[in-house]
Amino acid sequence: MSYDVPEQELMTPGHVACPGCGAPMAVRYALKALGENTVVIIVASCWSIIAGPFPYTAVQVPLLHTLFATGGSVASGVKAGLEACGYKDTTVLTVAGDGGTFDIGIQALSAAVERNEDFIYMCYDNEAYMNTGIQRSSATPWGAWTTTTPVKHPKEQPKKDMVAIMAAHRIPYTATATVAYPEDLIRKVKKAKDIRGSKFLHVLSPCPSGWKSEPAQSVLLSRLAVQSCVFPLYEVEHGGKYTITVWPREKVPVERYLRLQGRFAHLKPEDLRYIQENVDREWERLVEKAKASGQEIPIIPSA
Ligand SMILES: Cc1ncc(C[n+]2csc(CCOP(=O)(O)OP(=O)(O)O)c2C)c(N)n1
Ligand code: SF4
Repeated sequence: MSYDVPEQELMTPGHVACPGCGAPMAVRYALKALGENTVVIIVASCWSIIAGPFPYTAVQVPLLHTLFATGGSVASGVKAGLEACGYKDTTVLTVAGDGGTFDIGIQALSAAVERNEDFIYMCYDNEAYMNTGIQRSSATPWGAWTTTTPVKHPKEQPKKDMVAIMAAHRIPYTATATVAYPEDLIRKVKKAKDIRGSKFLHVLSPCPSGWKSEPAQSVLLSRLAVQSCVFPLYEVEHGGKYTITVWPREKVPVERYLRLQGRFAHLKPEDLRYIQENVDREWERLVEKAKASGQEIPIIPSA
């Protein structure tokens, strides 16, 4: 079997993420796809730490740390500055967590993509504010434990649909990805690189510390998220053309994904049924959109 993953490494060993963290894997693959002619903007998050303190950074391209709310505006400014200096083909990649994207950064991000600024915005989504001790964000799934949604009061709201919000801006390219499918992730980053304008990538990134999961199971969890349809892999072009890029081989029950994570250990059978119903409904809606966009729909057996 041959793999289409570029060999060039732009992340060296020695980053300081926890073992099993999905976030460095996501950026490592993104940099393989983008190459050296890239500037990375890091929004306050675990990634502010993961890169390592100067001059020991594990990232081999120019890197700029910025404030929590400013991923969209700083990327716009850096891209304009590069163009003014004649560096017209340098890719600007913003890397931000779900808190810095779904909640605190959404204003600057919405404004920048509405102007169709030319950058890739990658949100690595670990489903909480992890760097400051696992507080719930609007990306935290319904029912999950966090320190601000303790077991007696788990999260009552569903996860915000950030892809729909970005697609509603009619930007050229919006896509989901996760670290269990590096070739899909790399293909999407390469595609985003070749498109001029705003590109948004939503990357599910397991966090063993916050999910209370085994570090060795992060890739398995990423795969189960896709195979259970909790986190489908798809892309949206210009807000209207939906393409599912990885089809589940068989539809795995959501319980198999949830039971490997201590943050869901308190859920009762009726909670699991409620989550399964929601996942099924959202998946059917996505399949309908892909069908309406002209995609052929395979028959997927249940596991
Ligand atoms: C305005 C502001 N408020 C709070 C903080 C403290 N802070 C730094 S990182 C962080 C959590 C970020 O969460 P998220 O964006 O989900 O990324 P993760 O830590 O999960 O990687 C917080 C609250 C800050 N840097 N700036
Ligand atoms: S707390 Fe979670 S997201 Fe942050 S470095 Fe550790 S595993 Fe990664």
